[in-house]
Amino acid sequence: MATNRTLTMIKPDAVRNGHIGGILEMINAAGFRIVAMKYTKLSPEKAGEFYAVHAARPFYGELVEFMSGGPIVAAILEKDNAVEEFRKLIGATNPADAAEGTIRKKYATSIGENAVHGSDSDENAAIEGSFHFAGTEIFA
Ligand code: RTP
Ligand code: MG
Repeated sequence: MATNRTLTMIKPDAVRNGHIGGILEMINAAGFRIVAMKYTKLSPEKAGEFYAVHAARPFYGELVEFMSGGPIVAAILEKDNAVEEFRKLIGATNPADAAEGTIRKKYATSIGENAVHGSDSDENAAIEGSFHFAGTEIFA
């Protein structure tokens, strides 16, 4: 499988609870290379744009409010089969269903406030990478 990239965000709950370091440790230990990273905060408009695919879902308003409610860490990660490997590392959306050893099992508090985002396809990884980073901010 080719080396490729995924986009992650350490979500406001995990930042607020002091888990940036712990989550980055797990990302490093799993063999991902960080090729871009920033500490930032999404406006409600930008959070809504990022999760626009969920606009019709009942939890959308809550999701936008949560994701714009505090700072986040956004990063582009590189590894063989990055998207699928990172989805495995973060675990199920609902931490109650997340496997032992996953980031969400360890750090998520609820299905809504679940500590991390991971892209769900190579196509979305590229779109989401460009959403957060200019080409000049990525160092392979
Ligand atoms: P993400 O996009 O953040 O990596 O999460 P995911 O793929 O595991 O889950 P997705 O279905 O894409 O949902 C996006 C985010 O919306 C919130 N959510 N809340 N209250 C609810 O029932 C509910 N369902 C989803 C979560 O923050 C989820 O990660
Ligand atoms: Mg998703």
